[in-house]
Amino acid sequence: MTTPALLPLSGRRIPTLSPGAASFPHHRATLRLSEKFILLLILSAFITLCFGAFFFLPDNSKHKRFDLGLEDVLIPHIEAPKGAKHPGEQVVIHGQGGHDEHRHREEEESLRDKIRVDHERALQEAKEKLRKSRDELRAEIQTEKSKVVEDLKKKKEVPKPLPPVPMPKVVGVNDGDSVEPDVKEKRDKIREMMKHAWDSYRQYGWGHNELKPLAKKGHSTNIFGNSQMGATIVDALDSLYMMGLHDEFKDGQEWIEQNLDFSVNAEVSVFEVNIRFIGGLLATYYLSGQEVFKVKAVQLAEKLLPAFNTPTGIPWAMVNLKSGVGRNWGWASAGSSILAEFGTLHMEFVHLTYLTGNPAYYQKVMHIRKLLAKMDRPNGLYPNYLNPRTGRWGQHHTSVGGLGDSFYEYLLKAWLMSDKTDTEARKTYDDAIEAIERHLIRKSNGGLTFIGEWKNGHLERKMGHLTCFAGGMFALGADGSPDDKAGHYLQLGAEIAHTCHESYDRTVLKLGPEAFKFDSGLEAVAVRQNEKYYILRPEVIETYWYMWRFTHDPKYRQWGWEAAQAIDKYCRVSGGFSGVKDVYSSNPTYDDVQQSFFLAETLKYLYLLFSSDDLMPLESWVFNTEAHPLPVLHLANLTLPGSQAQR
Ligand code: DMJ
Repeated sequence: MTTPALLPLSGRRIPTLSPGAASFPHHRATLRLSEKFILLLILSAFITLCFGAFFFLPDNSKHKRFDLGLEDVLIPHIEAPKGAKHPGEQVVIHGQGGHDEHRHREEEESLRDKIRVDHERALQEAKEKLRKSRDELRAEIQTEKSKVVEDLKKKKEVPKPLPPVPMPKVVGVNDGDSVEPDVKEKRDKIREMMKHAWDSYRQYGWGHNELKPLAKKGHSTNIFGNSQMGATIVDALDSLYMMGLHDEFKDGQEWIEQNLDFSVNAEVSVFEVNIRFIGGLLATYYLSGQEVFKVKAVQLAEKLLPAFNTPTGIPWAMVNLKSGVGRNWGWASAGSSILAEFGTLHMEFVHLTYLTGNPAYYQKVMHIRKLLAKMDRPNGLYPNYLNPRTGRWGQHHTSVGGLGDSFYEYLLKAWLMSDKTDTEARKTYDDAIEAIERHLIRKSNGGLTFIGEWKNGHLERKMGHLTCFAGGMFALGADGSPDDKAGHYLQLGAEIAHTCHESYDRTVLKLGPEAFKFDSGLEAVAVRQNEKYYILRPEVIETYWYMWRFTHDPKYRQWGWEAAQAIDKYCRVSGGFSGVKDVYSSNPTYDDVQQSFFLAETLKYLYLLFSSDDLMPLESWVFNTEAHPLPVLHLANLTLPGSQAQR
């Protein structure tokens, strides 16, 4: 198409005409100013008319609804076609011209109808709006806004949360109460110890991570960085709940609601924060149903995610909650990550995905599992150190105690927590335990079964207090073990419980040392001074409780009671409970720390030991490594977001 050249503003210039304009008579290009003005006027009047018709017709036609009598002017009046009784009625018209005319009329009629319907709706809405109060209108606007936000979220494909977990029976103060008066009395005593620990912390250390019960002030360690995040409150809440200490629970909940904030410039241990805070918050959420605990758990989990930004996806041991910068402990085999740390995230992270629908948590822990599955293992054993940059094992040191322990525990518990559908986890657990039995578990000359440590091809005949949790783990994993070895594993659990009890019984305070040897004629006793301390650890009592649940052999309650009495006698001070530096000394000195795990684990396992089995039944609950119970997820018909393969 050709474009005519612009009319010249002065008659002196003759424009270059476009090819299409070449046949125009010359005088057309040289019009006078007045003619041009008239032409422009006509043109602009025409455009205004078109513009008005186009824009104002449908709008103004609304006036008809108010009976302004403008209908015939604003809405084209349509005559009924010949032969029709009223406008819009179809009449068969032969020939092309008639057909076009008919179609045109139909279109006009449908436009008219549409306009009429729109007007009626608009009028109706306006009338309704006028009838509504300000508050109703505000609420309506809010709903509309939320809808828009929801639609936007959907567009961004935010995963939908899964259906709510079928909540296991919520336990209350009367649950688990024993009919036997002496058992009830013991249980009451444990509750009293819990109250003393809590009240002391409440009075002297409130808001700090832990308590110095002798100095009577707050305390913290490097696992919490320089934060003040009330670790004891978060760790203790589910114990308070189970024990029916309602006022204390409410107090703790209030503190969490008002003060627990993770936007702090603190470098924390990913593992410790996961098991104590996320585990504690999730368990308390499930027990109490209070949303705040779930919300806080998710907020914190978000802060941990940057720790996974390593070349391999194996997380750093520490992360700065504010900057997200991660790093490893300087002492850990040339900058390695630690098996018991990166291998103890699964339970909490699966629950996080379950509760939020966000696949990231599940994917992170499954990635760790897959990566480990691909690696060669010396003698079938998992070394404690793995370099997150290279993906290679560090020093070949294997332990079921410190640095390794809860990695094995979480394999078994992943299976249990999935309602036994995560068979990959169970198989990995079975293979690992088989190698451990072959290389690490021995009997001493005196007939005590112990679990040693494997260091560069040698067995160190030393067992840690931490390792004593394994008695309970073997018992818990007995059912479902391969080749019908359930009896064998229950027996192994009983033997470990016995050995650990001996480690307590062979001390002056009847409290167990941090580590004990089976060497040079020594059996279940500590040799070095720096292994003689007891810091209120739970593992031995934990194993008593599992053994009690599976056997109901009264000796486990008896052993538990011995430990409770020893703690009350030697660790109790006016400002709480303290660890002791030498369990072989009749005159021990205190370490002046009330560990948060004393309230989370030691006292909880003792309380459960003197409760009936209907308090936290093991068919419904799986305890994380900090004794925070998480419900079994019935995943048979569900796929977690982010999981590729169906179980
Ligand atoms: C707790 O924080 C946990 O049980 C962890 O798995 C290992 N050690 C302490 C208590 O001793």
